[in-house]
Amino acid sequence: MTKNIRIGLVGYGNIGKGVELALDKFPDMEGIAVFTRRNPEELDSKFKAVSLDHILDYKDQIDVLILCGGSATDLPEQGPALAKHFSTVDSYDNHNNIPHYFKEMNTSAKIANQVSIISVGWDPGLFSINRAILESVLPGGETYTFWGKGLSQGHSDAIRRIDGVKAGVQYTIPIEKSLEQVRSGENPELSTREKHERVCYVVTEEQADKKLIEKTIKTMPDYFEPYETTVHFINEETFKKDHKKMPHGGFVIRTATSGNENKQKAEFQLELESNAEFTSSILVAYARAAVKFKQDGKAGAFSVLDVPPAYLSAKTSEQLRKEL
Ligand code: API
Repeated sequence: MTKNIRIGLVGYGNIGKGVELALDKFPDMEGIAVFTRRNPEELDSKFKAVSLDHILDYKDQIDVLILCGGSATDLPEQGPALAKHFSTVDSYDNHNNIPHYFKEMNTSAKIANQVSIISVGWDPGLFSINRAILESVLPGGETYTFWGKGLSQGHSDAIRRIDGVKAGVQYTIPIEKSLEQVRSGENPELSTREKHERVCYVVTEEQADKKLIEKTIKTMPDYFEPYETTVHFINEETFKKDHKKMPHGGFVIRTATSGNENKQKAEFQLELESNAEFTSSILVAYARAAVKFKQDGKAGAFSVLDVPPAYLSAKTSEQLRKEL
């Protein structure tokens, strides 16, 4: 297969590195450059490292930009600015703000006559697709989402943006009792707090006000405020030793009754050793879909729910009908 889809990466953190690794496994795609706010010479990417200031010089060399920044501060700024010039795929994951972000991206992408697929990943992303399918095919039921136990990139990134924080991670812990109730078909009504708790491990700058950091975390809207949150302050050495890996996963479960009171349960489950690498791989597949949308003459913003599954694949529709 010829590598005919040309990808640019914006940002070279966990997701950027994951996209670089994932591209090796996508036979029709190639990485052209990584655009960075850092000094490009300091990046050890195998792709060409270029200052973000020069990104517009690459307009004719790139089919899709994969935006690898975080949702707390990078994407709200970079997304709408870059979508005015390039087709983009991003993993914007601040659930409550998605409608607003979509509007901004849609306006930019229409100006550019390009395609932006937003909020790509597993949640939002593959989990959203499963929620949409299951509530459509099993009406009159209840859908439940449980995450973890695992490391949430979105929440970890949000902690690291706080003044005085040097390093930080957040683990999402499902409340087992609630998960069991759901699985056994009890159909419980569960509040946000009854489904998950959040545990943070934070390394601070020497002079930092720990009390203030803890309060800033616990009261952060959407990310932490609705949950029972615990904050542990640890030293850098322990941090490096104990929090290297990024496991995550979770469940979308729908329970419903159909026909003559027959109980139906459907479950989609993920068990991930690397949250970042899985998310990155999803981003790359959706970059392929962005190219196909452009070939169809489409422009504007789309979410994963708007993308036909066949557009993710390198196979033709004929092949997919036959094989899958
Ligand atoms: C959580 C989930 C994780 C979603 C996955 C992805 C991430 O609270 O653990 O940030 O890792 N919302 N969006």
